[in-house]
Amino acid sequence: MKSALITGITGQDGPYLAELLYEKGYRVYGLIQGQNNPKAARLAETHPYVEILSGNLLDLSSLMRAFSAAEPDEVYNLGAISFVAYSWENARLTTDVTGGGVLNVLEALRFYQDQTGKQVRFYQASSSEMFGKVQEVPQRESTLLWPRSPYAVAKVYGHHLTINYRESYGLHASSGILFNHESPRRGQEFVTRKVTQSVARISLGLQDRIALGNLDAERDWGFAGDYVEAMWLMLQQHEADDYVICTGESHSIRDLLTIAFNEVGISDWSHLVYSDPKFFRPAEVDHLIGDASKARDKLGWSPKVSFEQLVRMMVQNDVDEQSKLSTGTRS
Ligand code: GDR
Repeated sequence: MKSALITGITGQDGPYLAELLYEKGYRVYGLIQGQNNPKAARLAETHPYVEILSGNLLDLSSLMRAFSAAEPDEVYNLGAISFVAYSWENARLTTDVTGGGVLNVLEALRFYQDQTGKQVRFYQASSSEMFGKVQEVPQRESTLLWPRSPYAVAKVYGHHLTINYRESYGLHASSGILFNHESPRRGQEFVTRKVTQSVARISLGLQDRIALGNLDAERDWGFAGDYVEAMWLMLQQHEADDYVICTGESHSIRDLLTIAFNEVGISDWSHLVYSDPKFFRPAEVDHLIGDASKARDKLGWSPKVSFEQLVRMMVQNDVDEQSKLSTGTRS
């Protein structure tokens, strides 16, 4: 039985990846930080087969212990401070966790391999935010990186470190440059979920309007459930490598609003959205669109869920969730 260790198990992607690995017969370990972390209790309820290990990306010794306990064949480093807007307010912490955390995991992995002689395969969650002020359209593996936030700078460090450890030590270390990927499990601070949840609440009469920042930003949005499959496929290859994972389609926040409101029968949303300066960023990433032909050719991977299906799925989920919540509140 293969064993996999996932950092960032309580984020959006961790549970999807855990489900995929469990279905494939893996023993799944998840790293969780903090004492009495409520996310650990929730995960134990929803994913009882995940074996929870206590650890922190900032604490190398905790990672070394996690490796000894999990004896992993594969390690997926999904742990990070992942909200771009937050990274300007907490640049040091983001740098340490999102960037320095990669160094700690790679060092723990190297130590574990040296001690046991076992080959461990490593996946680093890199990000399309690394392309930032884009130098080429569409963005591919070879596109020059131009990060536009402390978060993206930290991700560039993790990305290059993964490549460097592959080249220096012959590690089977792959970096997945994932474009935005969303789902009903997306955190409410990210724009897709913020919109779908607000639209659901507006349709139920629970909210009046949505405050947003830049409506002209464009992203290449896919479904998280499709993207974790690409992570796994990367680690099944004979050679480690870097892959762009995306849909190849770009949409603006306005497109997102139009589809989301349409799902609840509202065609003109202009009076339901207003601009709030606090949601604008000091430096914006205006236009992201990727080219996943390498992943398609080498991994046989392609996305299954379209942008429109994704947004409708998220709105439907939020309408159900918000109806239940509001009924619960009234009764
Ligand atoms: P992003 O995702 O920064 O692309 O990073 P996010 O959903 O936060 O922003 C996308 C775009 O929407 C614009 N925007 C708003 N964003 C938020 N969060 N809230 C708003 O009110 C709002 N109004 C407009 C933003 O300016 C931006 O242009 C995500 C994260 O998951 C990263 O961790 C990951 O690496 C990348 O995707 C790929």
